[in-house]
Amino acid sequence: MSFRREKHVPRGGPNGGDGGNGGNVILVAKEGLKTLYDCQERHYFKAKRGAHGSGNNRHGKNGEDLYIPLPLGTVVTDGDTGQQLADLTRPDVEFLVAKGGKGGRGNTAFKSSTNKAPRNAEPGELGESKMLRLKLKILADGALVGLPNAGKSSLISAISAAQPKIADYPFTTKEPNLGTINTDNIFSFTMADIPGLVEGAHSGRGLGLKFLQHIQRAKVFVLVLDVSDSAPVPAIEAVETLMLEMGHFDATLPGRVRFSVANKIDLECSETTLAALREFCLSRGILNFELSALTGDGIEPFLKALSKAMSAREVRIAD
Ligand SMILES: Nc1nc2c(ncn2[C@@H]2O[C@H](COP(=O)(O)OP(=O)(O)OP(=O)(O)O)[C@@H](O)[C@H]2O)c(=O)[nH]1
Ligand SMILES: [Mg+2]
Repeated sequence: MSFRREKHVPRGGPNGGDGGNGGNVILVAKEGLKTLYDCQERHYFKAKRGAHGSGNNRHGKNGEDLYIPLPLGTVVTDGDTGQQLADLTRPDVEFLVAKGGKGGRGNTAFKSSTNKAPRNAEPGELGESKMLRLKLKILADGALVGLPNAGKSSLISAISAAQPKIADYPFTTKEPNLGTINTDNIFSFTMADIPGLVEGAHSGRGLGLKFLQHIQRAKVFVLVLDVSDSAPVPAIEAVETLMLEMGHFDATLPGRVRFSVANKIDLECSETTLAALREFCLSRGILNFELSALTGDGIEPFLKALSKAMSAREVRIAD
């Protein structure tokens, strides 16, 4: 509330300006971001408040909007109601998640023919505040699934430019890796390599199942199996475990397994194991490829078949 006070201007009238609006909180998907780590460290996000209006009919400055950059594929739900608010699948598209409060009106706004000197002003409104739950579901076209140490990361580095950590111990991969495969100049697709699954993952064993949510939207799944004689788990048993664990997470996943990779054939492998796996896969409509992610042997036919499946329309599943 303010009144004009000036020499030779008696009863200058009201001149209290309106308050500025509060800033909005806006979510925006950014291509370069890979994880939600930033939001793990910082929990509370607040846009700037609007400034007060002042005399001379000066409007308060609007509060600055706050932009929260998130990785592509982040699903945002309301933490209180569980309702999905946004699915940030496109880069740079903004989503207004909490609107800033409207600034109040100064006493000038209340001037009328009957009230020439209003002594009232209106307080600003509170901005929205929300509890959000963020979930990252990487946007990969296909995904490699396997027991720990089977050679998933080796395979993704063999077929794409991705350079994940590869080591001779289980659970080397702790975060999903994404690789892009360019089959020719016009068609490319992405494959995700996720941490190894183990039997009982659905009840929290190993790194659990939480990584499957990343690849839930993948159209094609590839099972990566260690078929060497020194494999800790026989290949067929590995397939059954993987299918079971995937099914526990989402019953539609096992149906999307189109390929299996019998990896590490450069090592000693028993022909009986290989033959049994071939037959097993055949009976389930899974295409089996024998290869070595390490030497590159057999990669080419696998990549060809995978690319073909990726470009085929019929494998595109609804979201
Ligand atoms: N001889 C041989 N070794 C391989 C092959 N593929 C992978 N390896 C080795 O197997 C070990 C595990 O490979 P990774 O690619 O890290 O396996 P991963 O499935 O990503 O393992 P996690 O991320 O721990 O689940 C490494 O020592 C690799 O060098 C292969 O075709 N032949
Ligand atoms: Mg790995």
